[in-house]
Amino acid sequence: MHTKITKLLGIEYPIVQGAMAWVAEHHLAGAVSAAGGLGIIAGGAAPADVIRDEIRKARAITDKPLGLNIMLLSPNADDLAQLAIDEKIEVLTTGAGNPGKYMESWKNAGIKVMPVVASVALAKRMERAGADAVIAEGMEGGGHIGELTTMPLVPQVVDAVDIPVIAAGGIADGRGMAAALLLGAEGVQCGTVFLASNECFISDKYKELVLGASDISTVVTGRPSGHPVRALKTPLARKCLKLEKTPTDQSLEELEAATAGALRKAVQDGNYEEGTFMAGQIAGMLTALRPCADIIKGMAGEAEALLKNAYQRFQ
Ligand code: TUI
Repeated sequence: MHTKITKLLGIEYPIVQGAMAWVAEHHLAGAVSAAGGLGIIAGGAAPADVIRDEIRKARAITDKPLGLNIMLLSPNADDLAQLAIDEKIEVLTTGAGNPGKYMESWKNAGIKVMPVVASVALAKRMERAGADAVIAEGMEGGGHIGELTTMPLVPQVVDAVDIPVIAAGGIADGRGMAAALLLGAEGVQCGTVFLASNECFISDKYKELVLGASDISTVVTGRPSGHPVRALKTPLARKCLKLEKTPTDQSLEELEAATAGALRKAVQDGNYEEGTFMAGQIAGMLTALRPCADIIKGMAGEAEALLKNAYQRFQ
C-alpha cells in the first residue's frame, strides 16, 4: 500500500502506532515497525536514560524505521529532543504543544518530524516551521485531546497545508482507515487498537477494561484545568467529573492530587480504583487480543478492498 507517508517514512503500510505514555515501549513499537507500520516509543515523562534503553531494545527487535514521541508538556522534552538526534531516530512525533523551538535542530539531523495537531492554525504553523507531515488528531482518541472530531478536522487540515496529513482519533479498522484516506489523509495513526495487542505489556486489568468497553465507556475529564483527557469511565474518572462540576480551589487541588501518577497506576498496577485508563471511543470495537502484525495487515487489507469495491457497492 503506497501513499506519500509510506514513501516519506520508508515503511510498508501507512499505519503509525500512537505514542501512549507508560504503554508504548520497545515490545510494542518494535512489533509494529517489524510488521511494516511505524512503531513509536512514547517518551512520556520518563528520564532520557530509560528512553535510550527502550530505543536500543526496539532496535534489537527490528532494523526498520522507528519513531519517538515527545510529550511537550513534560519536563523531559529538552533531553528527549537531544536524545532523538544522538540515537539517530528516523521519525519524531510531538504532542500536547508547539515543538517550534526544536524544529531546526531536528531538521538538520535529518529526522522526519510529524507534530500532532488539533487545529488548522497549528498545522499551518508546523508546515511553516518545516514539519514533514502533520498528524491531525480528533477528540475521539484517548489521552490528551483537542476540541474537534476527526471528521471535520482532517479535511480542513488537508485543505490548509501542502504536506501529507495523517488522520488520528477513532480509527481502529479498515473502514476507518478507508474513510480517513477518502478525507484526504495519506495515513492513519492508531493508539487504542494496539492496547488490545499481544505485544502490548500493560496490566491484565487494563486489557480487560478495554476489551469489555462499549461505545459509551469513555469520558473526558480535565476540561477545567485546560488539559482534557479521554479515558475509560472508572471510579477515578467519575470522581474527577464530580469534582469538576463545582470547580473551587480546593476541588481543583484535590483533582490534581488524585490524578498525579494515575496513568502509571493503571498501566503497571492495574489499580481499578485509582488508575486513569486512557482509551479512545473505538474501545467498544475491540473484542479480542491480536498480534500487531494481524492488526496492521488486517486494517490495510480491509481498507484496500473497501476502496477498490466502493464504486461497485453503490451501483
Ligand atoms: O498528546 C497527546 N495525547 C496524550 S499525551 C498524554 S500524557 C498525559 N498524562 C496525563 C495528563 C495529560 C497528558 C496522554 N495523551 N496527543 C497529541 C495531542 N496534541 N492531542 C492534542 C494535542 C495538542 C493540543 C493543543 C497539540 C497542540 C496544542 O496546542 C499547542 C499550541 O501551542 O497551540
